Amino acid sequence: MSAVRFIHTADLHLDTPFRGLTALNSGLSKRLKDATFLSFSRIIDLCIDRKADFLIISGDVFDSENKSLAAQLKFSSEMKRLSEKGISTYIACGNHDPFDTWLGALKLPENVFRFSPGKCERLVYEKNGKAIADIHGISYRETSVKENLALKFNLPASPAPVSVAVLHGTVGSSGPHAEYAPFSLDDITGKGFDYWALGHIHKGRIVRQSDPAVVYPGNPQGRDFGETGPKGCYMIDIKENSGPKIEFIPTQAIRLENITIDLGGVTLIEEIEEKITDAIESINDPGKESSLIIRVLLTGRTALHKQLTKKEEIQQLIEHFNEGQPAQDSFIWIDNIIAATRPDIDIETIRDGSGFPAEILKAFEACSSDTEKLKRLISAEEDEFANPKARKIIGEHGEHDHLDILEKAKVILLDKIFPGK
Ligand SMILES: [Mn+2]
Repeated sequence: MSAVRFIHTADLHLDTPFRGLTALNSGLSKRLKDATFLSFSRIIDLCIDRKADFLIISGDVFDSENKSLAAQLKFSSEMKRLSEKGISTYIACGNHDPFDTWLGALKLPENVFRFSPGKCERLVYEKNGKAIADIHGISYRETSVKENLALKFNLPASPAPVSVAVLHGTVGSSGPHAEYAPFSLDDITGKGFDYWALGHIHKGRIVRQSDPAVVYPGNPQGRDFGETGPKGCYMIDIKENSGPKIEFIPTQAIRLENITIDLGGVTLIEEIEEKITDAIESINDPGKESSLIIRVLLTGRTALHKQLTKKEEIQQLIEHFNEGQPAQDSFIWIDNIIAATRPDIDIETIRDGSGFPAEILKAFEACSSDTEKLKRLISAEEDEFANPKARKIIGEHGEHDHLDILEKAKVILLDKIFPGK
């Protein structure tokens, strides 16, 4: 049989604003406003470029019952663009855009199907006059659905080679989301479906790889700092009698990230800049052409602590980074820098003092000047590790590493003795 390829998305929440950003810039506001639209356009492009047979949207196309005109127009025009390429779309309405709230004035192309509420509906996808896939789905009639809708899904007597279930609901824990249409994996395994195209949970997750595959694509564009990391959709290839191939494809226009930077031992302001730049570069971004909005948390003991407690200093640092960014094709915008640093430990004063801290410091320094003693000390610790792998890694350390370990141990210990604020 011919294989089926489809794109699975959900929770578009078109035309929703970004929430909780600290400071907004007029140059950025349009980019933020367009982000959900742009991400959706990328999904449509993807369907066309990768020659998908159809697109599945598992609910929450719109953010609220009061859909904005802009959101409806955008949705309608993108559906038309897809339809003109002969690609069908199957939509199950969710809690944010229940079935009855969709306006009759929104005229969608003929090959855009919305599942009805009330009972599970089966639509047959045909290719060259042959039934290739059955797509089963059900829409929410109201915003709140407590019923287990998954139980309504059943295969017909003679199903198409591939069976897909489309549902907006909660399998297992709902996390920060309301627990709507809750069901368990047991409710859906053994029913004969190949793929459960879920929606509602905004964090993308492959709940189960196959037999059946159960997938939350997550929302294709994050909108606040609770929705960080790569965001996109899934492309699915299914052949009869083989598990689905599930590929994540990023679509976000703007990625949100929380970054924590340890400024331990940093004494120069330039180093902060370097560390932030390094952290940004190390973000493993599978998505090209995506901008970045980050929130930076500074931690650790640093001589710069006092400076960083001043609001205006932080503000200047942010402005320094953000200058000119909104005009870039892919901008990097620091939303906020939060300083949770602590004062540096004054080693000289401790050494000159008396009592326990001074003794500790002397013991450390005695080790650092006696490499043999240090080696013995670390080897003795090595034997404490039961795991042979850990023992091997420690055994591979050279003299330089030993000094490094000692220095780190010293900082950790002094840190415990002088907690500071
Ligand atoms: Mn949603």
